[in-house]
Amino acid sequence: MATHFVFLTGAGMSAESGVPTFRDGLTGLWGRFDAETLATPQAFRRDPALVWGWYRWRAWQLLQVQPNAGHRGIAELARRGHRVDVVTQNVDDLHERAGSTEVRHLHGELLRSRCIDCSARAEPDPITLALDPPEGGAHETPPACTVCGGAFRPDVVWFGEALPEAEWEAGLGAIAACDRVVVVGTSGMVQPAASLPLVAREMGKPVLEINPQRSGVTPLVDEHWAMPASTGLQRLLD
Ligand code: BV8
Ligand code: ZN
Repeated sequence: MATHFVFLTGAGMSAESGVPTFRDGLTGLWGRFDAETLATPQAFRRDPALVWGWYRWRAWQLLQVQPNAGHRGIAELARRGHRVDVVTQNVDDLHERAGSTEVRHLHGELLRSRCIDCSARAEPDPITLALDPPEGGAHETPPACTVCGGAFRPDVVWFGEALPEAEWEAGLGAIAACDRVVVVGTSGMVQPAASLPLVAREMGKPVLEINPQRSGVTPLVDEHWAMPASTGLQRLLD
């Protein structure tokens, strides 16, 4: 019998692919920078080269890694005939690369960029141009828009910025229509995304959490499997 799943995923979903989560800090060169300071419009205005360089380095890192068994397990459920909606806080493309097709990015996408003034895009996207890992910091001036001369910025949602309306509404619609919600790999700290499991509960949906640790979401879920995403998805598939 087919089930309609909604997966609400966070940085822990990509941890086993080698993408650092936020709470354990970003490894290497940028470990000393706090994501919540850099991922803001103020930081980009103050030092566009620092922020653009940080995102280019993260984009380069993402292009070196692969989806993990957790991403593949979610895509496998759809292949088995279940309806699967993914509503993710993650800005990586690992769900898509694993084969998931219904993916909503509440916080934008790391591998896309746009003009900060007129939102024009460029092909190939300048954020994905091959980049050697930056030595001593990638302070790299962002490219200028060929339409209006504005600076290019990453197409992600920074702290203090509103989430894309269409993605948010689609996420709510998926939760309202689904049979069960599975929350994977989020600390439940960032609003309003962290409120979605509560919305699901208020809509009477069974909520399962897959996370090796307890999180801000744990108190309101029906079941918590204290295990990594790959193991949890394998258990769902069995
Ligand atoms: C907005 C894109 C308003 C950029 C990101 C005070 C109180 C409450 C809220 C606020 C406040 N002050 C400000 C706010 C609002 C703010 C917010 O929530 N701040 C927090 C820090 C308190 N939110 C915003 O600003 C949002 N916008 O509110 O706008 C508005 C409205 C209208 C008009 C104008 C404005 C925007 C938030 C989006 C920020 N952008 N990302 C980028 O990536 O650079 S957030 C970013 O951090 C991620 O996208 C993600 O959402 C978040 C990280 O959280 P998690 O995904 O949960 O990851 P984390 O590392 O925390 O946890 C990992 C988990 O995985 C852990 O639990 C771990 O145990 C688990 N794990 C580890 N390994 C595994 C695993 N799980 C499974 N398997 C494993 N192997
Ligand atoms: Zn422009």
